[in-house]
Amino acid sequence: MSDVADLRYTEMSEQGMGISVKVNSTIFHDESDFQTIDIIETPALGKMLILDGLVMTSDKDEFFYHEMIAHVPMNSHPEPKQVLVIGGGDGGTVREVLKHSCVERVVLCEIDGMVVDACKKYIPNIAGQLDNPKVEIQIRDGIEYIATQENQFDIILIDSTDPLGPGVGLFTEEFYTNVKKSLKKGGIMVAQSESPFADKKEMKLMYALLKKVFPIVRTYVGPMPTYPGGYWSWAFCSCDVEPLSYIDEKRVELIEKDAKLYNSEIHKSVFALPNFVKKLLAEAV
Ligand code: AG3
Repeated sequence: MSDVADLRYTEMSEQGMGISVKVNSTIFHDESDFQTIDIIETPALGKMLILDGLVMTSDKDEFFYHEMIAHVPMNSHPEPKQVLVIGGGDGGTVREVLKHSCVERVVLCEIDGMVVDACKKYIPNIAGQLDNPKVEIQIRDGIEYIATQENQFDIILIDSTDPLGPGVGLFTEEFYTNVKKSLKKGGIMVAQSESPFADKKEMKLMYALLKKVFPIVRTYVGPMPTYPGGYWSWAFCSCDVEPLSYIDEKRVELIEKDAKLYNSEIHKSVFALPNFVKKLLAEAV
């Protein structure tokens, strides 16, 4: 028997499956006005951000998620200049967006200032670009912020938590309608849309709402080791842009040079869906 405590962090779904990670130490723990925030240090994944007991990101596997949420829509637009990220207080999505030099301004609208401060301090690999002069941080509710914006953004990325707690209002028809109004012509919204394997019910509900609002709603998928099911999805929504109708090959080439996952072949393949996902989405009405 070892005399060192064998500490583990486990996120377990209602169905009784999830992930378990060995923990070296807790770096940060606090309750904000919105949620419980933990940053832990783990041997396998480096630092991890956990909100209300749910894994948000980790040093080692964050690229699977952040490269997918950012580069697929960014490279589907000929010149994204104005970008909005709702949620995403860890800064990973903003960091990827800033790799596109045509970007003039990225607004990060995050409800919880404590998440932003803790991530800046303890996970600089992920949050390190939040002080970039192109970034405008709005610590406020994305639902209220979006209602004040019209025809403003080329790309809007919804980097939310699950449809629970402070994130719940980001999964409503009213919110998506306001997002649509805030997009410029040729604009694209991508929202994280849960796991097609572990969160079937939530994913279906979300697609049913999105389809009421956007004429074009297309799912893309990819692996995500620390999220439920290890398999994740994103919703690509627009009034006028079909995914793959335009790919900015020049920027793809630049981005793929220092990307861990994203490249031209990946971009072209992520909209290919397994049959069980197609079936799930067909049932979303
Ligand atoms: N965005 C997606 C979080 C959903 C994870 N769900 C879960 N672990 N049950 C996280 C923010 C990354 N920037």
